[in-house]
Amino acid sequence: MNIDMNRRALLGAAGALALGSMAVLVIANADERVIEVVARKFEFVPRELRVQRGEAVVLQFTAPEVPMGFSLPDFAVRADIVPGKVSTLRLTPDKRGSFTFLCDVFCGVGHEDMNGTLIVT
Ligand SMILES: [Cu+2]
Repeated sequence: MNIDMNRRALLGAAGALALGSMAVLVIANADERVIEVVARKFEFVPRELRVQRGEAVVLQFTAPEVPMGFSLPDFAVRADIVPGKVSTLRLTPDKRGSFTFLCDVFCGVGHEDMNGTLIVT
C-alpha cells in the first residue's frame, strides 16, 4: 500500500515535470507574436493588450491560483485557463478598436470585475 502511494507520488512529480517542459515548448510560428497573460485573483496581467490589425498573435495563458476563463466576445473566442497548464489562443484581429475581454469562469468574489482591454491599432 505504502509503496503504491509512493509510486503514485513519483508519477505525479514526473507528470508535473513533463508539464513544465511542455510550457517551455509551446509552439508559435515564426510570424506569430507570443503574448503572455497571467490570470490571477482577480485580474489579468497585463490588463491591456496591444496588437495591430492583421498581426498574428498567440495569447499564452497561465492561472497560478484557480481555474479562470478568457473571453473576447467581439472576436467570438474564449479559452479555459487551468492551473498547472498553459492555454493558448491564436488571434489575428481583423478590425481596429478597443475590445473588452473578461473572465467567464466564476473564480471568486472579484470575478465580476475581472476584465481588460484589447487595443487593436
Ligand atoms: Cu472569474
